[in-house]
Amino acid sequence: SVLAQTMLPKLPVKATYRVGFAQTESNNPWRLAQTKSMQDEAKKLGYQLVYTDAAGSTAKQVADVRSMIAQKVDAIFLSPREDKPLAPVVAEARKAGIPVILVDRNIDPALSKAGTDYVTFIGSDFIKEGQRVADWLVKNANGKMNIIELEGTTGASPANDRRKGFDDVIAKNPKFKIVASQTGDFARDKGRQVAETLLQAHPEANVIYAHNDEMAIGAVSAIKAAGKVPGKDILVLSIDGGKEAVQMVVDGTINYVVECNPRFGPQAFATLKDYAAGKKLPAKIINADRDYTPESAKAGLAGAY
Ligand code: GYE
Repeated sequence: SVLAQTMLPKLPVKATYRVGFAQTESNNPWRLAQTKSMQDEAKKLGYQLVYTDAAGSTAKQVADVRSMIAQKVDAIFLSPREDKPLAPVVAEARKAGIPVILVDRNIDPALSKAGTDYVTFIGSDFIKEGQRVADWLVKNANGKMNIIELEGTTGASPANDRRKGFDDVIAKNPKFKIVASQTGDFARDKGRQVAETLLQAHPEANVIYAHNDEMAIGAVSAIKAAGKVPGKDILVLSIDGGKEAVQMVVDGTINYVVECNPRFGPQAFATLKDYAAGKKLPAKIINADRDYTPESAKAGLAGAY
């Protein structure tokens, strides 16, 4: 509402800004591509980027945002590691007169609202990503499917929503069953370890759905270690669309990937400028994502991050 919008701090129109970017971790290609895109765009515009890396610690990310507030940056781009514990610092920034734009991960809408607590959310539709993976599976699988799900970081909005989107479609199909679902923390080695344990406990499993490429790549190693053929004995499905995973779709060890584009820089800074100019912004700015099938992966490889 108009009243709610007035609660957001104004951002004056200036030739240059000093902007914070509170990154959540940097231990994988997706994060590195995202950080590079933000840095490249800041450089292109001549803005100063105050960059922090929470290194996978929610507590550190809370402290990072507080430090940006203390440094009086003009605005903050925040990629919240978890969807609840960052809500208080978003409110603290607003009270300090610093607008926050959420990039790539969301905050629980019960705790923090677009247009009131923060300006807007820029990112993918994670529920739709999960649905797209499930839809591909329903269309392409034949016979009874026993699925192992490797979830992202517990409490992260893409983990919550990629699970919901996928599970809701699967629940409607009696031939499909999720036999186990466990977090692999969006990480390759954790994904491999969890997949190894779950494959032993569930020898009937013939699908692994990983919430991101890193865990899918780990799962491929686990499948090989179990003496099975990834992509054939066990279908592997994931989300992100990095070069390594897309190459694995070309090679046939991963069967399907929905893209989640990490190149946020241009959109993020354009949104900041729109906000300063007083333009009305939607509560969510949703990235358009493609997908990689065995048919399309080869042609798509060059464009993957
Ligand atoms: O899919 C994953 C990363 O928040 C959308 O986080 C992002 C996810 C992405 O670690 O690879």
